Amino acid sequence: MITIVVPTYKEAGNITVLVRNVDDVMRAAELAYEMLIVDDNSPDEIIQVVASLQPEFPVRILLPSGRPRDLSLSVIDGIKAADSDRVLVMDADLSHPPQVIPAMVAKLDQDENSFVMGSRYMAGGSFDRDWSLWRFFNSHVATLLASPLTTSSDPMSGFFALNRQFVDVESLRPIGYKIGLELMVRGRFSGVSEVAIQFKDRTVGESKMNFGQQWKYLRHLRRLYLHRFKGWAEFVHYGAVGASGFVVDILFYYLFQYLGLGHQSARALSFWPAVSSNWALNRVTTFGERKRRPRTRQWLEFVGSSMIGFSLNWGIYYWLTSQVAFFDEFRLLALIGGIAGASLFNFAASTLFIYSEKRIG
Ligand SMILES: Nc1nc2c(ncn2[C@@H]2O[C@H](COP(=O)(O)OP(=O)(O)OP(=O)(O)O)[C@@H](O)[C@H]2O)c(=O)[nH]1
Ligand SMILES: [Mg+2]
Repeated sequence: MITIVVPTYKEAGNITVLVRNVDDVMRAAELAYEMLIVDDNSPDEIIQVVASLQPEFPVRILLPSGRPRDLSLSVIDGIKAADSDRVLVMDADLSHPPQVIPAMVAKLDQDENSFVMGSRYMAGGSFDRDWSLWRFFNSHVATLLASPLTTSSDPMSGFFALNRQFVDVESLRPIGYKIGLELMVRGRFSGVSEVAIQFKDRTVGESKMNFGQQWKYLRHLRRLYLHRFKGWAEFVHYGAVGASGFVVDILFYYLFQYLGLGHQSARALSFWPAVSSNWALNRVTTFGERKRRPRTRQWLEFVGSSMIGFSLNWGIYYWLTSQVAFFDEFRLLALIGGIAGASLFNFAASTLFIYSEKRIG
């Protein structure tokens, strides 16, 4: 027995065909199933459509309430409410071919502990050729960004099967659309096994994909990187913020001179916007999930630590080039050593002290 969870929003026009197609496939393969449609209060007649299908097909509808409309949360609601531990998730818009469901179930039979994915990108898989270059590019960049987290060739796919015994459902914290990725990364699966699919673009109904979702995806990725790589993810992020501060520093250095200041004054002043921008970015991004401490005091601490960091940076350079002949010859290495030492100091001070506070979630 397997529960097929189908999240829907404004899919009344697709659901009858989906239910019939799935039922044909499951009958032919002699697989027992129930279909659980999770609808987020669509302003259409889906409830009536499902009711009219119920005499003939094992389908029920779940209508969650008390939370904002959300695809990922709908899938989680469906997984919780499923009659069986085995769950398969697919879209309602006929993009996902029901024909491969038996192959996906067979993968679960082989290894109950695996996460089974329907993949457009593995050998034998395909997607509609009329995808715009933009959409194609987007999908590939999104996949690439997730590659340190999973071995799946198509981690963006919403077509997957799993045994829910290997997921702690309450620990899931998705942002946006990519619930498959969330489950893969946070679940205790032995690995990902994939089945090639021929993906079709929707012909009925409208897409909900937009820039807001892409931004959410980046935030979701960050959260998963933190989950998987902990302090390393923060350190890399901190480094990227530091690099952006360098750019701010240079911009203001030139801006102040353009406004008529001498280069020495410009140099002394441009430090402030740079360090402030670093402080703010670390506050809302690098350590954005930590509880926020009072602004002014934290800013002062950050400035203080940056100054110590800078002294350290300079001190290391000075010491290496004056005491070690090798570094006097290769001064760039001494400069890099100074930056590395200061970065470590700054990061330690930030994570342990300036932005310290128990993480909120
Ligand atoms: N319950 C629920 N389902 C949703 C929500 N948003 C989308 N869905 C469903 O999730 C599935 C995937 O959504 P789609 O809009 O097809 O997203 P997509 O496949 O990335 O984009 P297109 O196929 O181009 O439209 C479909 O079955 C949608 O009906 C939501 O907020 N709540
Ligand atoms: Mg779709």
